[in-house]
Amino acid sequence: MKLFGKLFKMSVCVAIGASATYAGADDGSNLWLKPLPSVVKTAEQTSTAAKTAEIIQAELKNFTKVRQVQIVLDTAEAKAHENDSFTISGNSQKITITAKNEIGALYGVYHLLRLQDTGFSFADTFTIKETPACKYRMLNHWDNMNGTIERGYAGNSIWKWNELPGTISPRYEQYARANASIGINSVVLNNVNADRRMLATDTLNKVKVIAGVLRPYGIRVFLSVNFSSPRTVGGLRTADPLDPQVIAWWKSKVDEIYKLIPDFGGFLVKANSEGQSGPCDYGRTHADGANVMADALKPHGGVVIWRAFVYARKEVERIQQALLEFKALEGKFHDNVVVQAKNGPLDFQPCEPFHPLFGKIDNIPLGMEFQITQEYLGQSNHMAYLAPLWKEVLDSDTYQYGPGSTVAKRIKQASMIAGVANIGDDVNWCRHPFAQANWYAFGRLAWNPDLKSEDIAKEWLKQTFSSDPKFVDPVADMMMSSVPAIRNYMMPLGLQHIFASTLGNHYGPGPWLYQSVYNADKNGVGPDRTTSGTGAVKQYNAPLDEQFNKLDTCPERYWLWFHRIAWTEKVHGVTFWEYLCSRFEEGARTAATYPEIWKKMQKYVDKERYELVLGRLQLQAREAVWWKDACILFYQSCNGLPIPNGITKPIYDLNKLKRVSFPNNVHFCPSPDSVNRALDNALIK
Ligand code: BDP
Repeated sequence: MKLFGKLFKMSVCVAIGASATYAGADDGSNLWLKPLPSVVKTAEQTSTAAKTAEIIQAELKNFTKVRQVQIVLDTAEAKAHENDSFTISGNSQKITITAKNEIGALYGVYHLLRLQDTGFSFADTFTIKETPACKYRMLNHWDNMNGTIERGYAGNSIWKWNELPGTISPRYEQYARANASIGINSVVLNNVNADRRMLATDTLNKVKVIAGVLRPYGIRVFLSVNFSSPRTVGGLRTADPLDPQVIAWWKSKVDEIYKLIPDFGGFLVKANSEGQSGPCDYGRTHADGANVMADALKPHGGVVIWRAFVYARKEVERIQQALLEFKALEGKFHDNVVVQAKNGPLDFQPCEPFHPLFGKIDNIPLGMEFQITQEYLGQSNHMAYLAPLWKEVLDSDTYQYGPGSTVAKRIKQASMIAGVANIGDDVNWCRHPFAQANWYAFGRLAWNPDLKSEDIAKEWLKQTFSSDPKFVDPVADMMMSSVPAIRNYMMPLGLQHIFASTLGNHYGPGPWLYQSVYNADKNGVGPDRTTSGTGAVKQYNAPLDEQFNKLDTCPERYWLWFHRIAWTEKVHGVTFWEYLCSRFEEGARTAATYPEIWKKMQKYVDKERYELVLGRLQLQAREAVWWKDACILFYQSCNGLPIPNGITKPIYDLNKLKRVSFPNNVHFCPSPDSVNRALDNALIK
């Protein structure tokens, strides 16, 4: 084996130096990484590969376990690697990272650092081979050009359009580094509710600068585009995708983009959805709309990611519409189109069954859209570790081709998995220190959906805070319990969309606002989606359809997703009303333990993050009681039943809770102070 290949200079003898430790305060800006030892900047003209090589060298200074690390790129073995994959082999004397190209080697270096920082023993000879499951491991930013972020809860956008192209924020590179360290290689810069100015030439010149910073980290830039751009940007009289002028316009716009950004990834499109224009405005199909862009992108190697989040029809219930729409279009999309579906058929609720598209469509590549930003999970005030929620979906068996047809397998075929980013310009990027874990976990699962949530949590904790098992074990347990707890205190047993959403911000309970949809009354609660109701169960393959259709075989977490349940129905030996109340209680009790668990962790955590987390966990515990009281009191006002034994007496007044409100704003998470004040005012006096 030829040891020193193309990058032989990168066979670095690593100086044994001091590794970074927490010195009192930590603002969280380094995320799970150690600060990057300074890089000697090469001249502007240097190739991307040379810049990546420089980054590799700098990063390796943080590796102190083994004196010699070498990178091998041009042997037959290296060439046999797929893009992005790598092998790390070695022992306590020498480590070799083999990859096809510099980006694969960079991923190998980050993996090596992760091994070091999570306590891997380098004593024995070892070989590790890693290959990503998906080609596109993507973050979707819902960032607007005016700096706001739709559903962003950590400040404003990191993209500073007003400063670009002249001023390049150092955070662009830090962001690229964080993504590369977890294998994220694709980034959509702007909101799916896309600003038409995004495709204007002066904006594209700014995008070019961002793409240049991200490129050495293996990241390709994509843009969300507005379907009516041929009209609004191009000045045409129509955006009809079959119009020859429109076809020509997309082609010339795409050619312009690739002149500026030769590795441009492609377009993400939200069309005919929530007021956005689309091909249906012209009597055309989603396939017609996607194909006109796909054809323009194809010669350059770009792709179209077309969202399946459509629900404009009035005659069918919302959650069934996407399948009806897209089933009719099988085989009609060109081969560089991926249809991207949210994990569930409604909208990123705390608990949804997997989207039926994943089990019913044969002939359209389907990508996954998860939501990393916690729109419906306490925003940046609650700790919600999302990996278990995502895993539940990825591991779901759709039975499409018999048992074992998991959603993860489906995603691997389309080779695309996206997450709506939770990143803003806050110093610590995500506001809640534990929200960083979701960015981290998303990247790790996009690379390998078979990883275990708990292992990812521990990896993240060790790199971010401390490797001491007395810290890692209880805090990982707390993280693992967080989504089940939130489901319980907010929307147990498959309840959905009972947020104060008419206020726009999706924050806090508002079950009284949804009476037309879920219609809690004196008899029961929940929508009937069985074969005697809307029939949504039929969108799942056997045996799931039958299972979901009957309450006694339906998984408990989907009871109120599929069933209307009488308050008096007997479940687990009690009435449904008693059981539902016990779920809210359980959630609130679990949340109440979080501040206490965290207080025991003080000695492992720097003061700054310790206090920030403690304050947030105290608020979460308080809000869990808010949710529990609001929901129990409201449903009690429907059914007139007594609050069951064993349920903590409500401390809030229902009428006062109905008046709690925060600004109607999609760019905003209420501050802990404002929530505390609102709740103080709602106490039973
Ligand atoms: C909903 C959000 C809305 C998004 C929409 C989407 O409330 O802000 O624009 O999804 O995904 O969850 O397009």
